[in-house]
Amino acid sequence: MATLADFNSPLLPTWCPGCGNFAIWTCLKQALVEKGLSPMDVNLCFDIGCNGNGADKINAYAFKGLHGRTIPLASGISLGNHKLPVIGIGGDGGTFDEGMAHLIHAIRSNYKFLFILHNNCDFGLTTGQATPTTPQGQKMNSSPYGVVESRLNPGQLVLASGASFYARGFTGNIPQLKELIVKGLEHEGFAFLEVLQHCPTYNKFQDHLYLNSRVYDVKTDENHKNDRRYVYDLVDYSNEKIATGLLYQDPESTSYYSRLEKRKGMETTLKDEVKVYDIAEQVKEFI
Ligand SMILES: Cc1ncc(C[n+]2csc(CCOP(=O)(O)OP(=O)(O)O)c2C)c(N)n1
Ligand code: SF4
Repeated sequence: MATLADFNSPLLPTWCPGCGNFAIWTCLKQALVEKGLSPMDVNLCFDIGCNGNGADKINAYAFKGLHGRTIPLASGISLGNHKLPVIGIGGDGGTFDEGMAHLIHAIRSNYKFLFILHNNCDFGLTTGQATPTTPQGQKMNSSPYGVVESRLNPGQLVLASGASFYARGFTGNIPQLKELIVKGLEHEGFAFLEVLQHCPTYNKFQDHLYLNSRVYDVKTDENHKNDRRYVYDLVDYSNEKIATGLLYQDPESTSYYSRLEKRKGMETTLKDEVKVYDIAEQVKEFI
Protein backbone atom coordinates (compact mmCIF):
# COMPACT_ATOMS: atom_id res chain seq x y z
CA MET A 1 0.00 0.00 0.00
CA ALA A 2 1.49 3.35 -1.08
CA THR A 3 2.02 6.15 1.41
CA LEU A 4 2.18 9.91 0.96
CA ALA A 5 5.96 9.69 0.93
CA ASP A 6 5.83 7.46 -2.17
CA PHE A 7 4.35 10.39 -4.10
CA ASN A 8 7.10 12.78 -3.01
CA SER A 9 9.41 14.03 -5.73
CA PRO A 10 13.03 15.04 -5.03
CA LEU A 11 12.10 18.41 -6.59
CA LEU A 12 10.45 20.97 -4.34
CA PRO A 13 7.68 23.31 -5.55
CA THR A 14 8.62 26.76 -6.84
CA TRP A 15 5.20 28.37 -6.34
CA CYS A 16 4.92 31.77 -4.60
CA PRO A 17 4.38 31.70 -0.83
CA GLY A 18 0.66 31.34 -0.06
CA CYS A 19 -0.22 29.96 -3.51
CA GLY A 20 -3.29 27.70 -3.55
CA ASN A 21 -1.33 25.16 -5.62
CA PHE A 22 0.25 23.83 -2.42
CA ALA A 23 -3.16 22.76 -1.12
CA ILE A 24 -4.20 21.11 -4.39
CA TRP A 25 -0.87 19.27 -4.57
CA THR A 26 -1.35 17.99 -1.01
CA CYS A 27 -4.96 16.92 -1.55
CA LEU A 28 -4.08 15.14 -4.77
CA LYS A 29 -1.48 13.01 -3.00
CA GLN A 30 -3.81 12.34 -0.06
CA ALA A 31 -6.62 11.26 -2.40
CA LEU A 32 -4.38 8.89 -4.36
CA VAL A 33 -3.23 7.25 -1.13
CA GLU A 34 -6.82 6.98 0.09
CA LYS A 35 -7.78 5.24 -3.16
CA GLY A 36 -4.99 2.74 -2.58
CA LEU A 37 -3.18 3.80 -5.75
CA SER A 38 0.58 3.69 -6.10
CA PRO A 39 2.53 6.12 -8.32
CA MET A 40 2.55 3.45 -11.05
CA ASP A 41 -1.25 3.01 -10.99
CA VAL A 42 -2.29 6.46 -12.12
CA ASN A 43 -1.67 8.87 -14.97
CA LEU A 44 -1.58 12.61 -14.40
CA CYS A 45 -1.80 15.00 -17.36
CA PHE A 46 -0.63 18.51 -16.55
CA ASP A 47 -1.10 21.72 -18.51
CA ILE A 48 1.35 24.55 -19.05
CA GLY A 49 1.16 27.17 -16.29
CA CYS A 50 1.81 27.47 -12.57
CA ASN A 51 -0.55 24.49 -12.15
CA GLY A 52 1.55 22.53 -14.62
CA ASN A 53 4.71 23.27 -12.71
CA GLY A 54 3.45 20.60 -10.34
CA ALA A 55 4.19 17.90 -12.95
CA ASP A 56 7.66 17.08 -11.67
CA LYS A 57 6.85 17.83 -8.02
CA ILE A 58 4.90 14.61 -7.61
CA ASN A 59 6.22 11.11 -8.14
CA ALA A 60 3.74 9.50 -10.55
CA TYR A 61 3.31 8.93 -14.27
CA ALA A 62 2.93 12.56 -15.21
CA PHE A 63 2.69 14.00 -18.70
CA LYS A 64 2.87 17.69 -19.47
CA GLY A 65 1.34 18.76 -22.76
CA LEU A 66 0.82 21.97 -24.71
CA HIS A 67 -1.07 24.83 -23.12
CA GLY A 68 -4.81 24.14 -23.13
CA ARG A 69 -4.36 20.56 -24.42
CA THR A 70 -4.45 18.59 -21.20
CA ILE A 71 -8.03 17.40 -21.85
CA PRO A 72 -7.31 15.70 -25.21
CA LEU A 73 -4.24 14.09 -23.66
CA ALA A 74 -6.20 12.71 -20.74
CA SER A 75 -9.05 11.64 -23.05
CA GLY A 76 -6.68 9.66 -25.26
CA ILE A 77 -4.90 8.01 -22.36
CA SER A 78 -8.13 6.99 -20.67
CA LEU A 79 -9.46 5.52 -23.95
CA GLY A 80 -6.19 3.69 -24.62
CA ASN A 81 -6.25 2.10 -21.19
CA HIS A 82 -9.69 2.30 -19.64
CA LYS A 83 -8.44 0.45 -16.55
CA LEU A 84 -6.01 3.24 -15.65
CA PRO A 85 -7.25 6.08 -13.40
CA VAL A 86 -6.51 9.32 -15.26
CA ILE A 87 -6.48 12.87 -13.94
CA GLY A 88 -6.22 15.98 -16.13
CA ILE A 89 -5.07 19.21 -14.48
CA GLY A 90 -5.32 22.70 -15.97
CA GLY A 91 -5.66 26.40 -15.23
CA ASP A 92 -8.58 28.67 -16.08
CA GLY A 93 -6.52 30.32 -18.83
CA GLY A 94 -5.55 27.13 -20.62
CA THR A 95 -8.95 25.53 -20.13
CA PHE A 96 -11.24 28.38 -21.19
CA ASP A 97 -9.02 30.23 -23.67
CA GLU A 98 -6.76 27.87 -25.63
CA GLY A 99 -8.59 24.66 -24.71
CA MET A 100 -12.28 25.56 -24.64
CA ALA A 101 -13.38 23.26 -27.48
CA HIS A 102 -11.70 20.25 -25.85
CA LEU A 103 -13.63 20.79 -22.64
CA ILE A 104 -17.00 20.90 -24.37
CA HIS A 105 -16.30 17.72 -26.35
CA ALA A 106 -14.97 15.84 -23.31
CA ILE A 107 -18.25 16.68 -21.56
CA ARG A 108 -20.34 15.54 -24.56
CA SER A 109 -18.33 12.34 -24.88
CA ASN A 110 -18.25 11.74 -21.14
CA TYR A 111 -14.76 10.24 -21.23
CA LYS A 112 -13.94 8.65 -17.89
CA PHE A 113 -11.41 10.84 -16.12
CA LEU A 114 -11.22 13.51 -13.48
CA PHE A 115 -10.38 17.04 -14.55
CA ILE A 116 -9.14 19.42 -11.85
CA LEU A 117 -9.46 23.10 -12.76
CA HIS A 118 -7.08 25.39 -10.86
CA ASN A 119 -9.31 28.47 -11.01
CA ASN A 120 -7.18 31.39 -9.85
CA CYS A 121 -8.92 33.78 -12.27
CA ASP A 122 -5.70 34.80 -14.00
CA PHE A 123 -2.90 33.65 -16.28
CA GLY A 124 -0.48 33.06 -13.38
CA LEU A 125 2.71 31.88 -15.06
CA THR A 126 2.78 34.71 -17.59
CA THR A 127 2.34 37.30 -14.80
CA GLY A 128 -1.28 38.11 -14.22
CA GLN A 129 -3.13 38.69 -17.46
CA ALA A 130 -6.94 38.36 -17.49
CA THR A 131 -8.58 35.04 -18.34
CA PRO A 132 -12.26 34.35 -19.06
CA THR A 133 -12.91 33.91 -15.30
CA THR A 134 -11.53 37.34 -14.34
CA PRO A 135 -14.40 39.68 -13.40
CA GLN A 136 -15.49 42.24 -15.98
CA GLY A 137 -14.00 45.65 -15.23
CA GLN A 138 -11.12 44.22 -13.16
CA LYS A 139 -7.78 45.91 -13.86
CA MET A 140 -5.12 43.36 -14.74
CA ASN A 141 -1.64 43.51 -16.21
CA SER A 142 -3.05 42.98 -19.70
CA SER A 143 -6.07 45.24 -19.13
CA PRO A 144 -4.97 48.44 -17.35
CA TYR A 145 -8.41 50.02 -17.95
CA GLY A 146 -10.34 46.95 -16.81
CA VAL A 147 -11.45 43.72 -18.48
CA VAL A 148 -13.90 44.47 -21.28
CA GLU A 149 -15.44 41.00 -21.73
CA SER A 150 -18.11 39.47 -19.46
CA ARG A 151 -17.05 36.90 -16.89
CA LEU A 152 -17.38 33.21 -17.72
CA ASN A 153 -18.88 30.99 -15.02
CA PRO A 154 -17.23 27.51 -15.09
CA GLY A 155 -20.07 25.73 -13.28
CA GLN A 156 -22.77 27.19 -15.50
CA LEU A 157 -20.78 26.44 -18.63
CA VAL A 158 -20.22 22.77 -17.81
CA LEU A 159 -23.76 22.20 -16.52
CA ALA A 160 -25.28 23.79 -19.61
CA SER A 161 -23.02 21.60 -21.75
CA GLY A 162 -24.39 18.46 -20.09
CA ALA A 163 -21.65 17.63 -17.55
CA SER A 164 -22.40 14.45 -15.61
CA PHE A 165 -20.34 15.58 -12.57
CA TYR A 166 -19.64 19.05 -11.26
CA ALA A 167 -17.95 19.66 -7.93
CA ARG A 168 -16.37 22.78 -6.48
CA GLY A 169 -13.66 22.85 -3.85
CA PHE A 170 -11.63 25.56 -2.15
CA THR A 171 -7.95 25.50 -1.32
CA GLY A 172 -8.79 26.55 2.24
CA ASN A 173 -10.68 23.31 2.90
CA ILE A 174 -8.25 20.40 2.52
CA PRO A 175 -10.44 17.53 3.83
CA GLN A 176 -13.28 18.50 1.49
CA LEU A 177 -10.99 18.94 -1.52
CA LYS A 178 -9.40 15.54 -0.92
CA GLU A 179 -12.85 13.95 -0.71
CA LEU A 180 -13.96 15.62 -3.96
CA ILE A 181 -10.89 14.27 -5.77
CA VAL A 182 -11.74 10.77 -4.50
CA LYS A 183 -15.37 11.15 -5.66
CA GLY A 184 -14.26 12.44 -9.04
CA LEU A 185 -11.98 9.44 -9.52
CA GLU A 186 -14.91 7.13 -8.79
CA HIS A 187 -17.31 8.81 -11.23
CA GLU A 188 -18.42 6.85 -14.32
CA GLY A 189 -17.60 9.56 -16.83
CA PHE A 190 -16.05 13.01 -17.09
CA ALA A 191 -15.77 14.53 -13.60
CA PHE A 192 -15.22 18.28 -13.58
CA LEU A 193 -13.79 19.59 -10.30
CA GLU A 194 -13.39 23.36 -10.08
CA VAL A 195 -11.00 24.46 -7.36
CA LEU A 196 -11.28 28.04 -6.13
CA GLN A 197 -7.63 28.83 -5.76
CA HIS A 198 -5.99 31.95 -4.50
CA CYS A 199 -3.10 33.45 -6.48
CA PRO A 200 -1.68 35.94 -3.96
CA THR A 201 0.74 37.44 -6.47
CA TYR A 202 -1.70 38.51 -9.21
CA ASN A 203 -5.26 38.00 -7.99
CA LYS A 204 -5.95 40.97 -5.72
CA PHE A 205 -9.75 40.81 -6.07
CA GLN A 206 -10.60 37.32 -4.79
CA ASP A 207 -8.11 36.43 -2.09
CA HIS A 208 -8.14 33.66 0.48
CA LEU A 209 -10.05 35.72 3.07
CA TYR A 210 -12.65 36.80 0.51
CA LEU A 211 -13.29 33.17 -0.44
CA ASN A 212 -13.10 31.85 3.11
CA SER A 213 -15.79 34.26 4.30
CA ARG A 214 -18.20 33.20 1.53
CA VAL A 215 -17.83 29.46 1.01
CA TYR A 216 -20.11 26.84 2.58
CA ASP A 217 -20.40 23.09 2.09
CA VAL A 218 -23.65 21.98 0.46
CA LYS A 219 -23.61 19.01 2.84
CA THR A 220 -24.73 21.51 5.48
CA ASP A 221 -27.67 22.63 3.35
CA GLU A 222 -30.61 20.24 3.70
CA ASN A 223 -32.40 22.00 0.84
CA HIS A 224 -29.66 21.27 -1.66
CA LYS A 225 -30.96 19.47 -4.77
CA ASN A 226 -28.96 17.22 -7.06
CA ASP A 227 -30.61 18.92 -10.00
CA ARG A 228 -28.84 20.49 -12.99
CA ARG A 229 -31.08 23.57 -13.22
CA TYR A 230 -31.07 24.15 -9.48
CA VAL A 231 -27.26 24.04 -9.34
CA TYR A 232 -27.02 26.29 -12.42
CA ASP A 233 -28.81 29.02 -10.47
CA LEU A 234 -26.99 28.21 -7.22
CA VAL A 235 -23.56 28.94 -8.71
CA ASP A 236 -24.58 32.24 -10.31
CA TYR A 237 -22.10 35.01 -9.54
CA SER A 238 -24.92 37.17 -8.18
CA ASN A 239 -25.18 34.91 -5.11
CA GLU A 240 -23.23 36.26 -2.15
CA LYS A 241 -22.45 32.82 -0.72
CA ILE A 242 -20.32 30.33 -2.62
CA ALA A 243 -21.56 26.73 -2.58
CA THR A 244 -18.85 24.06 -2.48
CA GLY A 245 -18.93 20.27 -2.46
CA LEU A 246 -20.30 17.72 -4.90
CA LEU A 247 -22.90 20.01 -6.43
CA TYR A 248 -24.27 17.81 -9.22
CA GLN A 249 -23.78 14.19 -10.27
CA ASP A 250 -25.82 12.22 -12.77
CA PRO A 251 -26.40 8.88 -11.01
CA GLU A 252 -26.98 7.18 -14.38
CA SER A 253 -23.84 8.45 -16.05
CA THR A 254 -22.18 6.02 -18.47
CA SER A 255 -18.75 6.66 -19.93
CA TYR A 256 -17.94 6.88 -23.63
CA TYR A 257 -15.84 3.71 -23.56
CA SER A 258 -18.54 1.66 -21.85
CA ARG A 259 -20.98 2.65 -24.60
CA LEU A 260 -18.78 1.40 -27.45
CA GLU A 261 -20.57 -1.63 -28.91
CA LYS A 262 -17.39 -3.24 -30.23
CA ARG A 263 -15.68 -3.11 -26.83
CA LYS A 264 -18.48 -4.75 -24.90
CA GLY A 265 -17.34 -7.92 -23.16
CA MET A 266 -13.67 -7.39 -24.05
CA GLU A 267 -11.19 -7.96 -21.23
CA THR A 268 -8.20 -6.31 -22.87
CA THR A 269 -7.54 -2.61 -23.19
CA LEU A 270 -6.80 -0.94 -26.54
CA LYS A 271 -3.20 -0.58 -25.37
CA ASP A 272 -2.93 -4.36 -24.90
CA GLU A 273 -3.98 -4.86 -28.51
CA VAL A 274 -1.32 -2.69 -30.12
CA LYS A 275 0.56 -4.91 -32.57
CA VAL A 276 3.29 -4.47 -35.13
CA TYR A 277 1.71 -4.74 -38.58
CA ASP A 278 3.85 -5.49 -41.61
CA ILE A 279 2.63 -3.03 -44.23
CA ALA A 280 5.56 -3.49 -46.64
CA GLU A 281 3.31 -5.00 -49.34
CA GLN A 282 0.78 -2.16 -49.17
CA VAL A 283 3.54 0.48 -49.23
CA LYS A 284 4.91 -1.03 -52.49
CA GLU A 285 1.74 0.14 -54.23
CA PHE A 286 2.82 3.73 -53.70
CA ILE A 287 6.51 3.52 -54.66
C1 LIG B 1 -0.84 27.92 -27.01
C2 LIG B 1 -0.14 28.77 -25.97
N1 LIG B 1 -0.65 29.97 -25.67
C3 LIG B 1 -0.03 30.74 -24.73
C4 LIG B 1 1.09 30.28 -24.08
C5 LIG B 1 1.79 31.16 -23.05
N2 LIG B 1 1.46 30.77 -21.70
C6 LIG B 1 2.21 29.89 -21.01
S1 LIG B 1 1.68 29.68 -19.44
C7 LIG B 1 0.46 30.78 -19.68
C8 LIG B 1 -0.46 31.16 -18.54
C9 LIG B 1 -1.13 29.99 -17.90
O1 LIG B 1 -2.29 30.40 -17.21
P1 LIG B 1 -3.34 29.36 -16.71
O2 LIG B 1 -3.63 28.36 -17.76
O3 LIG B 1 -4.50 30.08 -16.15
O4 LIG B 1 -2.54 28.60 -15.57
P2 LIG B 1 -1.85 29.21 -14.25
O5 LIG B 1 -0.46 29.64 -14.65
O6 LIG B 1 -2.67 30.34 -13.75
O7 LIG B 1 -1.83 28.03 -13.32
C10 LIG B 1 0.44 31.29 -20.98
C11 LIG B 1 -0.51 32.29 -21.52
C12 LIG B 1 1.57 28.99 -24.42
N3 LIG B 1 2.61 28.44 -23.78
N4 LIG B 1 0.95 28.26 -25.36
S1 SF4 C 1 1.78 33.44 -9.82
FE1 SF4 C 1 -0.06 32.92 -8.64
S2 SF4 C 1 -0.65 30.86 -9.33
FE2 SF4 C 1 1.47 31.22 -9.95
S3 SF4 C 1 2.73 30.35 -8.33
FE3 SF4 C 1 2.47 32.54 -7.88
S4 SF4 C 1 0.69 32.64 -6.54
FE4 SF4 C 1 0.66 30.63 -7.53
